[in-house]
Amino acid sequence: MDPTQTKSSVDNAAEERERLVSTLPIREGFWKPYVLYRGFWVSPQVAKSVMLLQDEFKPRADDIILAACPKSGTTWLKALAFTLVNRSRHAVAGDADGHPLLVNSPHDLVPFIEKPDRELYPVAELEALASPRLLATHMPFTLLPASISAVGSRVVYISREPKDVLVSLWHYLNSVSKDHFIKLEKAFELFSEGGSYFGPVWDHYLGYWKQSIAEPDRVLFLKYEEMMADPVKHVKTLAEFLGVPFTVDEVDAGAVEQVVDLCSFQKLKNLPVNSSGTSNLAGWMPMEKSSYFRNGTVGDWANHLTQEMAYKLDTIVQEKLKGSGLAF
Ligand code: PAP
Repeated sequence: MDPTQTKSSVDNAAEERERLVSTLPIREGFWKPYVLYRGFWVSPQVAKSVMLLQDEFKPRADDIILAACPKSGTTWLKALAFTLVNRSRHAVAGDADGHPLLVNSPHDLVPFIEKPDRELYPVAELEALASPRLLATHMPFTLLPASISAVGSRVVYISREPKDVLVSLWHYLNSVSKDHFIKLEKAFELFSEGGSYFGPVWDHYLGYWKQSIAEPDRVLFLKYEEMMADPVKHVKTLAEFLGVPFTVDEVDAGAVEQVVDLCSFQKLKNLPVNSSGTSNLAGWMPMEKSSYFRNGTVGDWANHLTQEMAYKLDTIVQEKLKGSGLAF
């Protein structure tokens, strides 16, 4: 909260957000209904959080925003970006002894900007972070506070093949809440109608894709599958984009491979901090930390979706992305 704001102006703003949300189109969502806020389906709480951020978030020019549609590789990107920008302070050589990633979840090291109930977690907690801040979001580009573009904060977006996103999301939802089992057919229906959390997924992708073409120095668009196929190449690209390119000496000493190994799925998944216990990592409910590390592969959709489902979703996605230059 801005210290110049009075209690009543804060209450009035909260009431106005409440009122706005009550006017939005509503549909069935995962667990609870979703509202359509400026083209994207979210829970009413998240819609209010996004509105509040638009008013109160104070970006800095040197902020780095890590963005992704849910289940597209956020955790991996957080680990990589944190490791890259902090490698002069936290060495990755050898066993990376004492490295924060060995004892913290990537989600603890890079906080999400939006939270389902931002009113309970004041934006001031983000202001307390030292520059340059690494922040994450699942918000689509058009819902980011406009001030982020105005000050020129850099944005890294990770996208993923939509069928794998769907399968990952379905597993995740059922692993974090045993009370609301969701059938794959239901998850498929919502996802392919564009009604999943922060969906439609194709519009989420397109927002960042188009911006990465318009502003390549400010918005980097990555694909999970390409990173998995050649992590060394993409980690170098990421380091350059983040303004911390590898030196020749670092490359010769194997530093790129060390970053890749430290942030690899197998390495992170097996750490006690990521494999046991619960935590409220994304600020919406306590959940098993292991739910962020399932199998981390490309093409797992084939083990779950029928050919008919795959064909249907592929057709929708191809149609939605047609002419954009983006394909999966
Ligand atoms: P979030 O949206 O809840 O933050 P996010 O990290 O984007 O989740 O996606 C989780 C997926 O990334 C999981 O995919 P899966 O269900 O298909 O297995 C998770 O396993 C995968 N993942 C997590 N960490 C890594 C990593 N270091 N390398 C590759 N994939 C990873």
